[in-house]
Amino acid sequence: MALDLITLFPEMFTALTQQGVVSRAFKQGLVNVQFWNPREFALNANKTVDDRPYGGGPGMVMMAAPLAAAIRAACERQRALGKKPHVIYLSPQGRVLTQTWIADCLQHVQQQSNIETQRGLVLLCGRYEAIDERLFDLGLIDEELSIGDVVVSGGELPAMLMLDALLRCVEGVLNDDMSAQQDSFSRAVDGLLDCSHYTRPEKFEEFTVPSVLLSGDHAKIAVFRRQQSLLNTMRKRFDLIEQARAQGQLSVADEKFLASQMDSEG
Ligand code: 4GX
Repeated sequence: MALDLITLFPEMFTALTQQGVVSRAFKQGLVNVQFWNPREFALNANKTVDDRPYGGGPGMVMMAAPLAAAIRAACERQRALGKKPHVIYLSPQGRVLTQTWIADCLQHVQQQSNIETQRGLVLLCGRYEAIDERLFDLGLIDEELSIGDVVVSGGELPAMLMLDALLRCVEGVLNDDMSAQQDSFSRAVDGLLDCSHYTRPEKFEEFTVPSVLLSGDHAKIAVFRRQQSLLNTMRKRFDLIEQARAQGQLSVADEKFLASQMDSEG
């Protein structure tokens, strides 16, 4: 996987590349990564990359020239690696990131059927209030992506969040135990929330583990966990119940169980 990161703060990414399970993708060389600092593309002696907005108002705007040069250099490297560059700008104005987006993105970057169109990611991390609109006019940005309706002080944390979600799905990044978990988790994210989990001891303070989980009856355990998932989702994220229903992901047994719970919980 080829990755180019355009950022004024490359050191921030050590949180992703040097620590935690996802750092394995970088340490094992599964990701060919290159950082680009817009400051190095600044045209004047002061290495200025931001300026005051035309029309006045508070805050600063990232200048078009250094960013355009950085994006073009990153895309050039991607092409040299045989990739089709896909430039993503992290911004609160983008489409909101979902697990479905991650799955689709993974398809594009790992595409084996037509290697010619295999994507390479170029992530643009903005600071200040905005980037000059003409970067969009130039067609330099393929996609605008948001981590949610919240504003942070720069695109670096959103980019790291996106990369963490993406790289943990890459074969060989998580260990085998975790991959198994991951499978059930992505299914859970696309459809329902996960069921509740318990580990030793059997009794903690006044609470015991549900006895079915100690029964050894795997069919019964599967039914119990499915019902816990439904209950969790109904209570915490009813919108996901409606979505699963619309996508035909709920069985007759699921609907029966939900109806019985709706009756008892109102
Ligand atoms: N999901 N930010 C980008 C600069 C900016 C300001 C205004 C466009 C318009 C964010 C998010 C996010 C803060 C990154 C503002 N860009 N990024 N930055 N939410 O809040 O991705």
